[in-house]
Order: sequence, then structure tokens, then C-alpha cells
Amino acid sequence: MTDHDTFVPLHFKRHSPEEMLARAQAFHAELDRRRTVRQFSDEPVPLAVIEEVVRSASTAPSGAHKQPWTFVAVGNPELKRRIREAAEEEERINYSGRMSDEWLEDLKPFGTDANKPFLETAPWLVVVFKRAFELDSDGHKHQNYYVNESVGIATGLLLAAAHHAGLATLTHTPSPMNFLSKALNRPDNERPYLLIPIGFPAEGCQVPLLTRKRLDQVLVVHK
Ligand code: IYR
Repeated sequence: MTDHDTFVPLHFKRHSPEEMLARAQAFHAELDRRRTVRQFSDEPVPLAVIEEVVRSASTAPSGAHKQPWTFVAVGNPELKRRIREAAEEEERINYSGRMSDEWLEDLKPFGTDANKPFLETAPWLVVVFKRAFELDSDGHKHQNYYVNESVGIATGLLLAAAHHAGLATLTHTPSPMNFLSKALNRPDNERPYLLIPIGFPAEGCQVPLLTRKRLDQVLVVHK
């Protein structure tokens, strides 16, 4: 028997319609203040906060409740330096030919380039790994399901939880990112998924002027 062969009563919290709307509005207002930050301060962040943020991420629903994720929190300066160097090596190739002209043009408003100082400045790099499969103690492989969907949801919760805690994040996609498996000595069943620097914005941090799509551009309703 596993822990989910048993059913228990759901503790569901109901709110009045007015309260529901007010809560939904307040939550949206909070999430709408989240911005991706690329300039971090080196101010430390207590590990206890990162731990709670990862706890929140790990509440995500997952295929057959396999929870196919591992979060590696890197605060060690030497390890961050090695990650920065490897990431920049790949990005130099990306920016000088591996990315299409259209891609480079699309990135111009964000001012990104192959330099990734935030990989050293941010106090924490949370590297999200997806677990493609599990190995039991006899070395038998066991499947995970909807791994990308599950880990994507968990990462979304991680970003929301960090923001809620008062921290800034960057959803970073070094590519290719196999160097992270090696640098962090991860087992074969784990594949790097995203790299999330977490910390405080640098003094005077600027972000691109962006607008979010209007509701009518993202929502189709069939009543
Ligand atoms: N991985 C590169 C390029 C990059 C791609 C997209 I799409 C972005 O939204 C941002 C960056 C880099 O990190 O610079």
C-alpha cells in the first residue's frame, strides 16, 4: 500500500462570492507586480526562505503524483562561478550564430547578451531538474508521467512563491544546459529544466517597459 491508496476527507475552504472575487483580484494584483529581473544585488537571502519557496513549488500537481522534480539550490560562490562560465560559453555560441536573426531581433527589447553576471551575483541559483524516470533500489526503471507539464507547474509555483516572499527571480534558460548535470553531479534520470536566480533586485534595477495581454486577448468564454 502507498500513501495514496487511502482516501481522507478534503479540507476545502469556501468563501462567499464577494470574498472570492476580492481574493482573486488581490491575488492578481500581487502576481501582476512580479517582473523578471536581470540585475541582482549580492545581498544574502536566508536559506530558510528558499526552503519554504521550494516547499510551495513541490505542492504542484503531477502525473500519478510522481512529483518528478528536484530543486538544487546553489549558493556556493565557486559553484556559481563555474556555472556562469559554462553558461556564458554556450551563450557566446548562441548569440554569435546558433540563434536565428528573428530570435536575436525578438530579444533586443530585453537587452540580453552572452554575459550572465547574475549567475554569480544572485545569492541563490535554484536549478530545476525534471526526473525523466525513477530507479528503485534494484536498479529497475519506473515511469514518470507528464513530466514537462508537472515540472512546468511546479516552477510556476516556485516563481509565485518567491515573489510572494518578497524575492525577485529570473526564469533563465541557458542552452544547451547539460553542463548543469555535470557541474551539479546529478544522476542520469534527471535532466536540467530551468535555472532560476533568486535574490533582491540591484539598486536602481530597471526592467523593460512591457504590457501584458488584455483579458480579451487571452480568454475565450463559452457560456
Ligand atoms: N538563453 C539565452 C537567450 C534567451 C532566449 C529567450 I526566448 C529569452 O526570453 C531570453 C534569453 C540567454 O539567456 O541569453
